[in-house]
Order: sequence, then structure tokens, then C-alpha cells
Amino acid sequence: MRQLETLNTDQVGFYRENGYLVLENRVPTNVIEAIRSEIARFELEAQGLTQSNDRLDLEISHTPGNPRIRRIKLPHSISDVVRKLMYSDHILAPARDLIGPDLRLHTTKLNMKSANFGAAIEWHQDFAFYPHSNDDVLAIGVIIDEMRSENGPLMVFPGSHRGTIHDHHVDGVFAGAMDLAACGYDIADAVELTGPAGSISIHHGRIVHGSALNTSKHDRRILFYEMMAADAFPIMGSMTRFDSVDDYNQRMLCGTPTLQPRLADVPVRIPQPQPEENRSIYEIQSRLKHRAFNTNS
Ligand SMILES: O=C(O)CCC(=O)C(=O)O
Repeated sequence: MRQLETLNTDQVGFYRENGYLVLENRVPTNVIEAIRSEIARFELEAQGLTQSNDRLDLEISHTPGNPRIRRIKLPHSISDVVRKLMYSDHILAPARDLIGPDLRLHTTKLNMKSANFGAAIEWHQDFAFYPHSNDDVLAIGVIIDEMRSENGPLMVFPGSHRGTIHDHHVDGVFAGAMDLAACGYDIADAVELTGPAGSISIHHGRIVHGSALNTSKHDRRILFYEMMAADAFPIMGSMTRFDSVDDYNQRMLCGTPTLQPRLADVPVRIPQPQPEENRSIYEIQSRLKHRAFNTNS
């Protein structure tokens, strides 16, 4: 076994068993402050927008006079601060301990979930969106504002990453969300990933997770870096997008790329057919018939 860089064997064992970890106070305060300033810059940009674009996903209740961002898309590509943090050991060292040493970026996003109205994300498994040849796939969430019970924290079902990939289709079309009760889960068994600003959460690509509407007075912003082992290759029909192997290898975060996928015995479902319009998870999940969370529309 490789020498661990930052986690201890108990933390690695906990992640393997439960599919998640919260590491408190991992990202320095000055970096969190810098990310908050970047968010303020994007909030200014949202003023005057009438609809979402390829940088900003807007809340349903957004108006140009009362701007409300739901998600900043691919923030590593539009913010140097976010990009620099992505390549830092604050993010990569724990990921290397769990699925390293060779890591490739899948995507980044900054979910705003603002005080009083921030949108819910229905229960789902990331691997349902992007099945790969093995499941060394995880998401690291950088907690920008204290994540509390009352402000719509990320919730997970411990151990669900060792189960099946559930049906995320509605009427035969991919909807990116599961009917929790129909899949046999009781929300009372979910765990909230709470923690102070500067903490990181890590969740496995197969874990069942979601988060409620934020009706509290406290913002709950979280920046996700989603990545996988370099030898995890997307299965045909996966929502992973790349133009060429060169383009794919541009996404290496550390280590060495490979052309030899590692094939593991993991459950997969193909997220096809896709809905005609797939602009964001929030929109495609709105087709779910039995929503677990309230909406703010
Ligand atoms: O922000 C959250 O609470 C949920 C994040 C998530 O699962 C997603 O954006 O796909």
C-alpha cells in the first residue's frame, strides 16, 4: 500500500466503509475569503442577466433587478483563485490518498444555495451521470460558509456507494434524480455533512446524496472539484464530454495519464436518452414526479 500523504488509516477505512469524509478546517481562511470575493464578482456579473449562460446558472426567481445565482459553472476556468486551489495539496493530497496517485478532473461547480431561497438538489448518484470503467471517482466539496443543519447541508446515505446504481429516469428519459422512497431509502437514515467554513467534504461517486432548499438566513455555498483515477474511462453514453485524447489528458490534475482503462466489476446504468434540453441538474430534476425536497418556484 502507498504511503498516505495526509489522511490516516482510520479516515481511509471510514471512507471505504461509508463513502464520505468531512475534514474540518483544511483550506486556509485567506483562500476562503478570496473565493468569497470571486463570488461577489460573479454576483455583479449576474446583474442585468435575463437568463442563465455558460458561466452562471440562475435561480428560477432571478430577475435582472434582483439577481440570484444558483450555480457558478466550471469556476476553475473563470477564476484563478479556484484554479490554483484545484491544483493545491489542500485538494489533491486527500484525493491521492483515496484514489491516487494519478488523477483527472471531471468537472467543477460552485453551488450557491443562498440564504432564504437557495435551490434544493434532489437525491442522486454522480456515477449515474458519468459511469466509468471503475468507481475511483469522487467529489471534494470546499465549504465556503458554515454548513449547518438549517441551511440545506449536503446529505448522504452512508454505505450506499457499495450498492447498486438506481434508476434516474422519468418516463424513460434521464432525469438525474431518484425516487428515494421507491428505491427503499428512509430520509431519517441520511447523514448531514456539516462543518465550519474552510472544511472539505469528500463523497464517493456512487453515494446517494442530495440537499434541501435553504430557507434559513445563512448562505450555504460549496465549491466542488469532481475527479477520478486516471485509469477510470467514461462508458459510452456517459455525460463526460471531451473532444480528443489530448483534450482528455489536459484534465490531468497530477500523476501520469494512461491509455489502459482499469475495468472493475461496478454497477452502471447509461444516462440516455438525455432530455432535449439539458442545461442544468436543476432543470432536468424538475421532471421528477415524487420530489423529496420543496422547491422555491
Ligand atoms: O450542493 C449540494 O448540496 C449538492 C451538490 C450535488 O450533488 C451536485 O451539484 O450534483
